[in-house]
This record gives sequence, structure tokens and C-alpha cells, in this order.
Amino acid sequence: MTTLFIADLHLSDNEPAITAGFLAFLQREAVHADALYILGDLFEFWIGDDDPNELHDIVAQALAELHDKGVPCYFIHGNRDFLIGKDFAKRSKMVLLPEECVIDVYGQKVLILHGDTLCIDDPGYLRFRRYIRNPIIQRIFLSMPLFLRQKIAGKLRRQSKRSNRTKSSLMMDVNPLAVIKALKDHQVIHMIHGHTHRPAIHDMTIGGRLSQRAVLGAWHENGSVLRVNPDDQIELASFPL
Ligand code: LP5
Ligand code: MN
Repeated sequence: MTTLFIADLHLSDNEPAITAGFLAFLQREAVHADALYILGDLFEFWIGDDDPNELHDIVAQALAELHDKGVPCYFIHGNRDFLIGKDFAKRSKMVLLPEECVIDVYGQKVLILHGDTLCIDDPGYLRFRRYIRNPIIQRIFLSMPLFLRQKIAGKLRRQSKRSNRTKSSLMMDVNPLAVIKALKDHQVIHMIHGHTHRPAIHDMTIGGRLSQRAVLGAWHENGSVLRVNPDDQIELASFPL
């Protein structure tokens, strides 16, 4: 019995090895799990469920097959694929979860989230986030022709890469006070997130209580998965794609 957590695969046509590795991971490992949680940035970017990209069909079909074999898959939006909507969720049979969610994992309450909202030392990103998460802005964007949406997404990705080169490593990590606040707000001592691409399991003491934050790794040459089992064993593993 194992529950699996992954994030930051950034699937795209340009990285066929990651897609192949993900499909193999679903068939080899996820199929034996109790559940699979994808904590955002499954795709490099998402410009609407109506994008006729074949990769999206392949991924939707593989996730739907996983569901049909009895493994539920849950998804939290990332900062790249926050526009994944009900249509893709239906095709892939994934359950879309809210951006912060407390789940029960073998009797333990765990807060799961993508992780970008914990990076509060990056005001530029938070401003940008408020703008693009505005439902009116999203409706306008989604009503644009696909070629224009592609163009804007490409521009935003280039802009993001450029601005990330100028940001300090500290600025792009989570803020410890934001972590404590999120744990306190949800009254939990366990948290799992991705986004920072700094896989680790951090043990902390908050208000005299032992607490744990697991950070999922991004998929590049290797895949990354957090395995949790009922004996409270948690393992952050990296595997070749
Ligand atoms: O993802 P990562 O790790 O590279 O960087 C993130 C932050 N960047 C982003 C931007 C995404 O990469 C691009 C998302 C494309 C989505 C496609 C759909 C678009 C729909 C839009 C309308 C509804 O999230 C980055 C963080 C980093 O994480 C670490 O936390 O620092 O933040 C930024 O790069 C934001 C910049 O600081 C500010 C950006 C200003 C953008 C100006 C827009 C100019 C172009 C306008 C085009 C019309
Ligand atoms: Mn991210």
C-alpha cells in the first residue's frame, strides 16, 4: 500500500523522454498505488483545454486508464498549468483539487499545495500571479485564438526564464514564515509541495511539535516521486527515465 506524490514534470513536445518516463511510471509503479497526487506543473504550460495537442490526448488516456484500473488521480494546479479545466479533468478522469487541500493519508492529515504561494519573498511573481489568476483576465485569454495564446505563453515563459536568472536562490525558495502560517492555518504538521525544484524532507519543530515538509523534485534526466505508506514511512526517490 503506497500513496504517490509527484510534481513539476513540465511535459512538452520538446521533452519526449520525460513523457515516455511518465507513461512508464504510470504503468510500472502508479498502477500498484492506492492513489496518485500530481501537485502541479504536469505540463510545461497550458493555454486551454481546447488546445488540440496530441500530447494532451496521450496523457489524458494514460491517466484515464490508471483510473479504470482502480487508482484515483488527484491534481492541484501549478503556476504553468493553472488553466487546466473541467474538460481535461473529465478526459483524464483526474479529480481537480483546490489550490490548498488537507488530505488524509493513512490517518495522517497532510496539507498539499503546488508551493508557489509560499514564495512570498518574490513580490514580482505574486503581482503577476494575482493578475493571471483573475477570472476575468483568464476568460479574455481563453477567448483568444489559439495561435495568439501560444504566442503569449511563449513570451511569458521567455520572460520568466529571464527574470529567474536575476533572482536570488533565497528569493525563489519558500519563506519559512509562510510555511509555518500555512501549517497553522490548516492545523496540520505535515506538508507536501513542489515548485521550488529542491527535493528534500525537512524536519522542523513548530510550537514544540515535530513537523515535516516534503518538497517534490522536478523531472529532468530523472523522475522524482514521494512514496508514503501506512507505516508512516516516507521516501523521496529519484529514478532514471
Ligand atoms: O515556472 P518557473 O519556475 O519558471 O517560474 C515561476 C514564475 N514564473 C511563472 C510564469 C510561467 O513560467 C509562465 C506560465 C505560462 C502559462 C501559460 C498560460 C498563460 C495565461 C495567461 C493569462 C491568464 O509562473 C516566476 C517565479 C518562479 O516561478 C519562482 O517562484 O519567479 O515568476 C516570474 O517569472 C514572474 C516575473 O517575476 C514577472 C513577470 C512579468 C511578466 C510580464 C509580462 C510580459 C509579457 C506579456 C505578454 C502579453
Ligand atoms: Mn511551479
